[in-house]
Amino acid sequence: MKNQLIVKILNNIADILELQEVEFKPQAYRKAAQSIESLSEAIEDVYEKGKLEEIPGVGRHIAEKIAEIVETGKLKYYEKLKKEVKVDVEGLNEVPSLGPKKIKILYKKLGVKDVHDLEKVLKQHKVRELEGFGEKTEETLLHGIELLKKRPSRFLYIHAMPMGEIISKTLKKHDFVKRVEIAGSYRRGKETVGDLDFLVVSSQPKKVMDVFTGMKDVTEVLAKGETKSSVRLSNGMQVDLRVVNEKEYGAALLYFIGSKEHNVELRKLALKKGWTLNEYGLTELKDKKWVAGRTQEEIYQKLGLRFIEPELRENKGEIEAARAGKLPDLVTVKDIKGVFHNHTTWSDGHNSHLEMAQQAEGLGLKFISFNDHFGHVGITNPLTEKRLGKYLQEIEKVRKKVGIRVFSGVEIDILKDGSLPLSPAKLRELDVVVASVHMAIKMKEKEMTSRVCHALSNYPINILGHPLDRVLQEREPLALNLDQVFETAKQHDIFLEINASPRRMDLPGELVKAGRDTGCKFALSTDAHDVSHLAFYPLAVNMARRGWIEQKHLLNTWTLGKIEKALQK
Ligand code: DGT
Ligand code: CA
Ligand code: CA
Ligand code: ZN
Repeated sequence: MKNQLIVKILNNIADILELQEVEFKPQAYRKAAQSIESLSEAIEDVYEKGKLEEIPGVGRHIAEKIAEIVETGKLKYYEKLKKEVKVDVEGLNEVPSLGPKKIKILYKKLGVKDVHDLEKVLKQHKVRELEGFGEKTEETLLHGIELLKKRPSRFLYIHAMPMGEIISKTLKKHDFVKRVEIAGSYRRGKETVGDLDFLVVSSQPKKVMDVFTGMKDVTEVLAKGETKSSVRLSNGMQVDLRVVNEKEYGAALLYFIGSKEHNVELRKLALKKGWTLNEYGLTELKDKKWVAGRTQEEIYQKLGLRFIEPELRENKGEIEAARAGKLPDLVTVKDIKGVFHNHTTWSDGHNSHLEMAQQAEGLGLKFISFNDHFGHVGITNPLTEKRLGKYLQEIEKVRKKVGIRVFSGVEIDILKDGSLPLSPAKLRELDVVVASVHMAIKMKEKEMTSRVCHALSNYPINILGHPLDRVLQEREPLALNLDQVFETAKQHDIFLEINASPRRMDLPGELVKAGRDTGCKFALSTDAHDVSHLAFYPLAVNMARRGWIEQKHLLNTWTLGKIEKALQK
């Protein structure tokens, strides 16, 4: 699947053309990249169907370029451009908070051609002198370079997902493949994965290895053995694959789903019973007699445990709970009746209220909540008190056109002093108030905590939006004393958000669990800025499950009547 690769190349072309002061073309490349980014199918499939030009923003010229990348993995035009400009746009774009506009200024004014140059001029304090940069930017960029150096190359779950599906499909096509399972952190629903781990049941491992290492997207075979192989894909991701037989399937799956910490605890339990547990099975320590291994369930059972869902296997109390019969009855994707926190063209979204509501209805959801930005959040078009009336009228119109419940609301900015830019009385006229921190995010823990808690204590807020305001692989979480925030939210019946935006995943599972243990309740939000983002809500279900969430903890699973009541302030 080359979607990500193509998005990256098109965006880089746009950046280079911009450096060369070419007009209009950069926007065209960006628009095409954006469409491909939100494409739900593999670009290869679109190409094979001859439908590239049906993608919004993709005309004949760009379609030809995409075709070349699909076929060869490269683009001559792009290689040529890169040689012409001699600026490492690819590398510079990797620096968090550095975009095409700044790259251009840095190049024109200071001759910055790559990350190394950038670090040098930053340290010489030349960057802060540039118009529009300043000391803060200097600091942010230096920090970004540090992050980049330290960054373990992990992949967002959402980027691993299509690869996982394609590889599964490729393997399952063959009749010598009996089963295919994805294991590892991906199976545990983690928001980022280091690599993908496949487990295959087959009596002909050699053939499986040939198929696996011969896949179209493999750029490098890292290891090829009789039952174990590893490859690297064109997007840089590593994929491991192990072939086992039916008899050891359960033991192998248990082992490869992990986590390592969970496995270590299970092994200790086995030892206490005089057994040994490894990837091949559960056997008696003394005479190596077979105890179990065909299924995960039988292994757990022998160890005196209920079956533990993969998302819980982090050695965070799940083994004790399984022994005591106190495992949570986890929410599932099917339980989700609707989604909160969605943006439209009334602020910085791409689609109208109607388009968004219809999309939600098409996905089988029973409600959608609109929460366009209100207040000065650094976007060009936030809602104002003056526009609010018209916005609500628009929502009213949409209500008549769709068969699902439509909640009105805003995502309001928590200002520096913890106040909100709209009065409590006005906020009460809305169905759903999401309040979030967007600006002045560098505050120290004490100030940030009292800022957030002040807002939670003094306004009729329903949902605390993306509590950490982190951006995966780009921006660190806010400095917050979460114990205090959770306590305050609980006191005022404010739901903590589980934000499904793929780079946010905020709160993440382990913190959802901490909030749950404090007694907080949660609301699942898509934070969609485009119709295509609505389908991301299962990602937040992963976070909920990793956080031990049952239906009673999650607003989105309740009946509409109960939801409405819970939102009244
Ligand atoms: P990742 O890929 O960094 O996101 O995390 P995982 O959990 O997928 O880790 P990975 O790919 O290194 O290994 C997959 C699973 O294999 C892991 O979850 C547990 C198991 N495993 C790997 N190495 C060990 C080990 O040294 N001991 C034990 N008990 N299990 C291991
Ligand atoms: Ca892995
Ligand atoms: Ca692995
Ligand atoms: Zn927000």
